[in-house]
Amino acid sequence: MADKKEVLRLQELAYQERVNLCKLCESYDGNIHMGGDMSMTDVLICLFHHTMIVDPDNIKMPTRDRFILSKGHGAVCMYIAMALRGFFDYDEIVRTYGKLDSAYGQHPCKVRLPGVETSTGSLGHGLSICVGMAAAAREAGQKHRIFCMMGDGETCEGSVWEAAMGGHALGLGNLVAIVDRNKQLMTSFSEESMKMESYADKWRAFGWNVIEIDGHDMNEIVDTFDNLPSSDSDVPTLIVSNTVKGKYISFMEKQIKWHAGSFSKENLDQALADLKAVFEEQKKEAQLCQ
Ligand SMILES: Cc1ncc(C[n+]2csc(CCOP(=O)(O)OP(=O)(O)O)c2C)c(N)n1
Repeated sequence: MADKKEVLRLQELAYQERVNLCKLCESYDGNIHMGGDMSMTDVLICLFHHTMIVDPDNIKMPTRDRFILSKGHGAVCMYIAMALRGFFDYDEIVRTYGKLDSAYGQHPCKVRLPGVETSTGSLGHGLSICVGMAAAAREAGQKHRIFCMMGDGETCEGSVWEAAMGGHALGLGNLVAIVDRNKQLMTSFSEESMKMESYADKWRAFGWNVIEIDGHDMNEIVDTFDNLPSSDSDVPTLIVSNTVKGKYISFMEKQIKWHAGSFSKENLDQALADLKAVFEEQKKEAQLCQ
């Protein structure tokens, strides 16, 4: 069972992450992929602040876990999660995000940002890269894990399923892929276009150890990552993280137009009020459990 204090600490970080994203969305002169950022926030926070062995003061530590944001359009969500962990400076992100020559591009670039393992943005490539990294770690006798975050829409790319076959064939138990299953693509709901269900069964058929979770329930997220199979086991793990696009923002949840957008002052005020109400509830629940 997840430790309640730790869960509340992570919920507070997820709250800060969402608040920071919302503030940036109001100040930035352009669109931000808010919908999918809000859906993957809780899992990203658990990974960077609880699960992964990483050290912002020693970013090249050979034993570190590796994280690849295959849904690279969610870059700023990753930048902020990493800033909260001490990798980057949030003020610099706000000042430079998306501007010409900024290190904080709309898609992550490993050349400009030490600590980012791989440049992504063209969907469908992250899992193949992760299979290679996991196989290389195996070959070198290393024990760290490779984590890959994909969008469910992204898994419409055939290359994902080639990588899924490869990960299984190579017996890569050190590979953990997460699909942010928010059931929305860029301009449609997934079941109205690609009919992905029964989604988890597809991965099972490819030989993966599949775990389905509520990707907004921090207790369940922590429990799941705390109980991953050992990295030297021989079956890769796929976590279907069932989420809601735009989670916790009243005017954004499940709205197709909020794949990406920008905030007015009124939007920001509403979003901050929505988030505060949710976090107050989470704090109350934590007190009841004490
Ligand atoms: C190869 C490729 N095709 C198209 C795009 C444009 N694109 C950016 S986000 C997106 C939708 C992705 O949906 P999903 O993976 O479900 O992400 P989420 O809904 O979680 O944001 C598309 C098609 C891209 N980045 N790369």
